[in-house]
Amino acid sequence: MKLKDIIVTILGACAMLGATFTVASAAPLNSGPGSASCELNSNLFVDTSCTLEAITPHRLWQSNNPDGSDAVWVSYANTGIGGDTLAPTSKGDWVMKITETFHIGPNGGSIQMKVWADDTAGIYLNGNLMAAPQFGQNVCADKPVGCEPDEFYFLDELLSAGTHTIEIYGYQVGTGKTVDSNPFGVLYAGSITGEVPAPPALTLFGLAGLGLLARRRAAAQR
Ligand SMILES: [Ca+2]
Ligand SMILES: [Ca+2]
Repeated sequence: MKLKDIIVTILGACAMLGATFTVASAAPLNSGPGSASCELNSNLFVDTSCTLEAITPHRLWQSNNPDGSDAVWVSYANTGIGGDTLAPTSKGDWVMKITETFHIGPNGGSIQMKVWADDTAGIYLNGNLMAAPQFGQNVCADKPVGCEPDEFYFLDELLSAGTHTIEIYGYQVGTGKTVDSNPFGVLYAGSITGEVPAPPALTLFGLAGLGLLARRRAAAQR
């Protein structure tokens, strides 16, 4: 085969590769220290700044690392068991808002994520209410979104290409006056799937490799 034919063949192969050269991905989306942006309700706090930290869960809560994930219970302060901060009871108003933002590639994708909260949470996807907070009490909320293992809300949605936002509003409903009798926190564990274009560097690397191969073959035929 002549060098010109080899190059034409390689370019053809590259064009085919380019047409299908996408990489499937599944990115975890788990609660953890500093894992997402958060803010506090200005109705309850003078300083609304917030950084997520890990807290110790109550023995009746869903345990950390649900479904083998890295997810752990988080809060704006040590409002968990043995903690030093009693989250204010909000009675119908949220305490802490967590925001997760992510991007889906041109072929679309999906999200599967479980959410727990003490005492309950409101969950929005792109501004649309997906789960309303529950103010009935029986070990935190009496139904999802609550804190016990079977009281998670399961966010399971197809996603179009572009930027998406999940907002989780945590509520403190219990009337206990100590941190240990009325802890507060949020836990979420899941993943985002979708297809994103291969990094340009990978495509260039592939082209360079094929070019080198063509030169070697051409040299061998001389
Ligand atoms: Ca409950
Ligand atoms: Ca509580």
